[in-house]
Amino acid sequence: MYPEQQIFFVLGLSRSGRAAAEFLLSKNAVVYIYDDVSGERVEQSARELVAKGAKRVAKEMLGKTAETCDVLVLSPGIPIDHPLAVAFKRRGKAVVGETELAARYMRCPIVAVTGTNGKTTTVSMLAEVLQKGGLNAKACGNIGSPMIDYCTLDEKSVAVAEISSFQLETLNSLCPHISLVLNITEDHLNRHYNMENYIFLKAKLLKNASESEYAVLNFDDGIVRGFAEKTKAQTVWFSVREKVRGAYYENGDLYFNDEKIMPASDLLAEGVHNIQNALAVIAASKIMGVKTKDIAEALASFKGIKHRIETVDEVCGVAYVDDSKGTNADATIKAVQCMKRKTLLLLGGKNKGYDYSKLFTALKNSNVVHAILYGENRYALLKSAREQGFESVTVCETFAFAVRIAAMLAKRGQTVLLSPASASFDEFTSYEERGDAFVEIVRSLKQKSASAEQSLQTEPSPDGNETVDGDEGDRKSDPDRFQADVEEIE
Ligand code: UMA
Repeated sequence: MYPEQQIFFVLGLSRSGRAAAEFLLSKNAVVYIYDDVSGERVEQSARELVAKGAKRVAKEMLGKTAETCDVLVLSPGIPIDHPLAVAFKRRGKAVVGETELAARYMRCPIVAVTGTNGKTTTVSMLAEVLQKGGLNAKACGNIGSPMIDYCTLDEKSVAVAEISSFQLETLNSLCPHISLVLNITEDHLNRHYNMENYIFLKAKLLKNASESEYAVLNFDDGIVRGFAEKTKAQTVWFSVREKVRGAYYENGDLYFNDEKIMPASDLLAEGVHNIQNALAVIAASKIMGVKTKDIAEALASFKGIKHRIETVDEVCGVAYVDDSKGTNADATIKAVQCMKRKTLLLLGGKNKGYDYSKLFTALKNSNVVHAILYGENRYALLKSAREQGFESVTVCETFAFAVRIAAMLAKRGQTVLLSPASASFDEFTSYEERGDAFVEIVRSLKQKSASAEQSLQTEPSPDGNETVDGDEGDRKSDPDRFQADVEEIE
């Protein structure tokens, strides 16, 4: 690819598209920009890119401009069968993503992480361990930081890149020195149509590897285990069940080959899935030559990531846990398994096209005592809940109302868990925005409960009640609104 000789069309002007356009402009390329959606965020992005030399395309000029361009740069959120991508391909032109551009220009070694769940945690953990080992390691990619922004890293640095199935659709040149594949369960089927396609995309991460590269693979996942046969890379396993060649768990300790690295109880983040993530990190760090002591210290001080099973606060004896990053059934099951107290679960959002029977079967054998179903897929969730005999549900339309219902129903000593098993895009622009909205509501519940407590101290209640539900005031003052927003289910 020769930016100075080719004309680029960047479709999608959020984080990825914007970073791609800026990179290409810095290489003196001719760059046309467009976004299917209008709005202040897109306008601002477009204004800033135009100021840097990009040419904004008007809707009516789309077809004509596309004809003059050589390469289409697609954002990960835009599917490969978008009409513009199809038009480029029909004319024999290139369709790439920002990650593909990065793969072609990156100079430093890349450690890439893919899988259905645990990618962001593993990338964050691994970057911290490599830094502790003295390497200039940078976390990037799907974690929220476009990989193309790291092209200036020198050969002595390491890019630890989270790679999603969306990015893999337009990715062909990436050849990571180490590829980690964590697990594969059903996800994003509304985009990739079926599991076969989804697995094919995940396997693409390993396709350019030669014998001098490494594949860190989850031995316990049958699909991922099968990848070892398809790659030329040297396989290093990780497992919580078997003593494998690589990283494993045995009698409460984490090992690499026969060397004990640390007790699993030293990990701050709870759950078997975090032991799996830590084992994958141990395997990759050992390949990169990090000392055992540094690995153990960095893993023991890793506190977890935002929006992943993160305790927000406690209000009136109810704990609120933010797992907005739990965007598929498997992630939610893992979060639920970490709940030690009776739990009210907030489930719902954008439909990703799968059935939730596995989820509700798991909920029946968990600490979840009630589920509040909301969002675009609430009836699909309800159907599955009924089919699996999980009866304790409330259905409502919006996220904000669902959180308030959970707050009203939760009793002292219980937990309200946001782990939606769904994407956020029906109401939010990202899972981060949804998680932030949850935190904001919890904060307002806390404030209300504090001021209610204060007024009780100055003006004792006539019935002598000592405790106040954080949202009780709202409920009493506006009972009709509460009733109206909860949907009647036959
Ligand atoms: N758009 C169109 N036409 C369409 C669809 C979208 O023009 O048909 C426009 C939108 O109006 C918007 C832009 O495209 O302006 C959105 O692009 P995007 O969805 O790719 O969002 P970015 O902000 O560029 O973020 C992307 C990744 N988003 C997705 O994969 C959905 C981010 O991953 C990533 O962090 C970022 O690039 C930097 O690499 C987020 C994500 O949700 C975290 N990933 C999925 C996941 O983890 O499950 C895969």
